[in-house]
Amino acid sequence: MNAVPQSHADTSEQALKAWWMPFTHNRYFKAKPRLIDSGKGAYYQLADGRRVFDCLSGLWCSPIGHSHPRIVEAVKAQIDKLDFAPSFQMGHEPAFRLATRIAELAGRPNDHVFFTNSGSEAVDTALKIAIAYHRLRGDASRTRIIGRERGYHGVGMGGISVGGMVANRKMFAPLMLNGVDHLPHTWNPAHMAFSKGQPTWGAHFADELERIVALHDASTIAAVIVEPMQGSGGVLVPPVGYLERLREICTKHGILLIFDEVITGFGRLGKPFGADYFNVKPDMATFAKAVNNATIPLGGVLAADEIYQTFMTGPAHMIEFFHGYTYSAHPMAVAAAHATLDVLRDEKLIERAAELAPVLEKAVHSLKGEPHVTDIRNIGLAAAVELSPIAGQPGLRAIRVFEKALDEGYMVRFSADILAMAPPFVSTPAEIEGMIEGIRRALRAVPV
Ligand code: PXG
Repeated sequence: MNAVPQSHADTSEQALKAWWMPFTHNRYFKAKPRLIDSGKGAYYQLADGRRVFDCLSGLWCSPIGHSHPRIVEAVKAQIDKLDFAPSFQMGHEPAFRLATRIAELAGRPNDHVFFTNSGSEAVDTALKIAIAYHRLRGDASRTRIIGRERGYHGVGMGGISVGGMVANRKMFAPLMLNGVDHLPHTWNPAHMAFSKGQPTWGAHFADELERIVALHDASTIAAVIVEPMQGSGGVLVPPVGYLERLREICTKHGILLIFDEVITGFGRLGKPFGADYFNVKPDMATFAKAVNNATIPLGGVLAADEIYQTFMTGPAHMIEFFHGYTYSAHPMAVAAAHATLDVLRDEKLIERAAELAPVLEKAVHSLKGEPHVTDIRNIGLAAAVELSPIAGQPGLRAIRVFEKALDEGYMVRFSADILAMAPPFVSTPAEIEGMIEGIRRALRAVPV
């Protein structure tokens, strides 16, 4: 497995010092660097020669495997034909076609797609659309956005305001949106530890929205934004009936419901979107990541026709929405997205994710009773294992397990003391079971 020539990556302190790495323990990393050299299918090749299984599909974003030949071919052809095209007051045909395809895949053929370059930008775009929508309808006092504790909506100023991760927020209070409030998160270990799929207890957490409405009044609230399944928070799965109730309360009070589908979009739950899996229809959905297998940055917002039409007023020669990015609908990213959607369709990979979900569920729950494990959660082709922290050193236990798992040939994701897994849709059942066995050995190798 490791009989590949080693690359000659320079890992000296000098070579690594300039890149200030994102969401990374820079000093720990640079003292003990872990460099990726190449990727193919469900595996990465590390610079030290090791081949490791990609347990999180990159960062939840490469479900059809790395360097898929059809994406490689599409991107190469695109750069020869059109490397960049402005999307302000000009357009290129593949972008219109991609918007149509995404709306159709979402089962919302009348929706409209606004392209961004990341999930963070998609979130900030959706929040701006929500506030502008109400204003255009003469409801200008609806400016509050309601997020959720432990939610992750990227790192834009809007996203951290509605997000619920304290470390991402605490430094930036003066810059955050005014008037934001938060729903409670839905995880309660006493009632739902080791649940398989959706916990049956906890739908009542949605009623907190009624309390928030009673506090602020519906006339001040523009939108609620939630991830259908909280991914970065550690695969926090919505209780049965919870999202339905959020939908009902939003509709009752004229509040837009936004699903942040950056992780759940394009098949992670075994359906095209989380909205399909849970059978709850939001007014807007954000997406990014798997839309083009993360080959080239791309994100976007799906907005209901009624929202789009609300903007289509005023003189026809005037810009309706003063918002956009130089790279919105970048031709290279769009080409990669078409190829990705082709592969998902032709290789029936969303169906395959659904078939693999029970394999992952059975395997991951077999870790119950292993050292350090305090909870296991799963839904679709995603799972998390929560570990007991080392006293006084939160996060260190997961780092230790991560390092051992890497030695076993499995690159898992750790965040705080939670391990997350979201294997590529192209994985085999044996690879998923092997991943869990690798993690089991890693858990056992870390001292209690
Ligand atoms: N919304 C959601 C729901 C996300 O999960 C973003 C927005 C932001 O997307 P960008 O493209 O701006 O990063 C995300 C990103 C992890 C992990 O390990 C998750 C994300 C990114 C990196 C790591 O859980 N989610």
